Amino acid sequence: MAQPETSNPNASVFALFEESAAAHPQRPFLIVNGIELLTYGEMLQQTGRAATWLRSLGVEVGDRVVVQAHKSPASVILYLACLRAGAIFIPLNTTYQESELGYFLGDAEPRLLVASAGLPGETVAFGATRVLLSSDLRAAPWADVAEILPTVPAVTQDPAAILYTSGTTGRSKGAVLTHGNLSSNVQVLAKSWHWQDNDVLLHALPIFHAHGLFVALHLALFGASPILFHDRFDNAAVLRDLPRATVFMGVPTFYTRLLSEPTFDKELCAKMRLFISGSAPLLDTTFEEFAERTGHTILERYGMTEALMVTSNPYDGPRIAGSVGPSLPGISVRIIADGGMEAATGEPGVLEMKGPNMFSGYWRNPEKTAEDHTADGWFISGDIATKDEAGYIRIVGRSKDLIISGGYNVYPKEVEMVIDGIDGVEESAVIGVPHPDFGEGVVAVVARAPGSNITPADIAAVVSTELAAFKRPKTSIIVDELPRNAMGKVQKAELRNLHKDLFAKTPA
Ligand code: MLC
Ligand code: AMP
Repeated sequence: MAQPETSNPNASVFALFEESAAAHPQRPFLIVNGIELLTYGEMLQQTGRAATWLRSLGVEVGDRVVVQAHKSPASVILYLACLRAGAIFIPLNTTYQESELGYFLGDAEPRLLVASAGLPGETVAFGATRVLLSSDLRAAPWADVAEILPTVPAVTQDPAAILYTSGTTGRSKGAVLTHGNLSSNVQVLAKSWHWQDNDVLLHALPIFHAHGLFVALHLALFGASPILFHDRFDNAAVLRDLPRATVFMGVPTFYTRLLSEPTFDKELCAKMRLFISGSAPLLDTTFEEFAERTGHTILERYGMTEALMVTSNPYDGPRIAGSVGPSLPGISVRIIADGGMEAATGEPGVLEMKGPNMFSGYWRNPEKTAEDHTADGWFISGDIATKDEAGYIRIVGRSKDLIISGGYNVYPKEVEMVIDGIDGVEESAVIGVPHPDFGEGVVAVVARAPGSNITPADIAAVVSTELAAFKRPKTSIIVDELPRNAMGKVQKAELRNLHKDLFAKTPA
């Protein structure tokens, strides 16, 4: 395909997209329910008008724009307009509750908050400008703006977005991603995955996380490829559009859900070139069943919010079940074993990484940034990995206390802090156990306070207002006390083992 010039001295990631779009202005950009809503040429116009509108609200280069909005053509244009105008885009999960949003707004100090009506962003206390965004592009607040703002040039280190990611202490940190991070990663992925001039992407991921925003959306923009745009993952809708697509990206839950459909077969995938999985471990059984049913081997890759995409199974070489492949070109990984030395082949250790993909640090948090890097500048991922002779990485565990449910990260500490604040609770331990649909399901083991009659329903009532739906325990188990070791530390491994079959019979 006609790849855009990569020697462009303007490192703005939007400038890359602009170049591709300008070469193919008539190509469809977003296709919704079979209707071509916008061409690439119209995308350029809309983003230019939306960027002018941002300026009219006082959003200048380097200002933060926080967005809690439904996935829609309008929210895609808003994102691209922020890149174009040099503003820093901060997307938030649409299921975050008001109590969770308050923290992000205080930390990010945005100039502008954009929310969809009906989401907590509409009502959360906020002192600066707030705008409601309709999902209908024709009703966009920039619809009547005539002036097209030229793309603001950016250098590699300029921040483009901040993505909040929770931590083991229960406090979220904003990972600052630069224009250089985003443009280097999309270019390396387009090359590694052999992006084609005639590719059509089926996009069903949320766009408030790295996977849907920086991997899926960016690759299509870089290639000026049509996007079959779904506002959420829905089996029936995906099956309808698959025969028109060539590339699909998803978390493992997408693949297990597709496999649960008896009509999902080779014929539906006849045009498909590539299925990609990431954000959580893909089970060998899913990989194998998928290959049997469709004739396609899912290409699994590994990444993180702070690092974007780091490793990938090869496009041409063997794609190995249970492995996330070697590091991508230009990105270095190493595995540090217990003693602090690099691990031998096959020996597990903490995965560390370095490269142009790496975020510039946590927003206004140099201490945490320093804590998560080694003295010689490697980022400490907290994932436990092994490497084989061919350089293929396997993620075999985590040193961080983290649950990944349906591709969303849940930090037990954050959930425990909410539960521990409930009257009648002595303490709690939140764990992840195997779940047939979400990979891991969140479970709270709650020790009642002496004399308390607290029930799982009491816990559910509180978490339903304090925590986003995906973080809420699917089950709470009330006990008299939590198991502890001789040092007094709660034995989460024992709890995970005790409750490992809790969801075994839950239908997918
Ligand atoms: C929804 N629910 C979840 C959940 N998603 N619970 C646990 N884990 C999840 N992931 C809740 C719903 O609120 C609902 O609760 C109940 O579970 C059933 O909902 P559903 O209708 O079945 O869920 P659905 O809307 O279909 O969403 C499931 C999903 C979605 C898998 C489609 O979670 C999703 O799109 N996940 C993708 C996450 C993602 O993009 N991650 C990338 C992170 S970036 P109730 O109480 O109402 O019954 C990253 C870097 C990298 O990690 O490497 O990519
Ligand atoms: P996030 O902070 O949401 O970006 O999540 C990043 C984490 O997701 C990583 O640190 C891993 O633990 C996990 N992850 C991403 N991709 C994979 C994968 N292919 N296999 C296993 N874990 C993964």
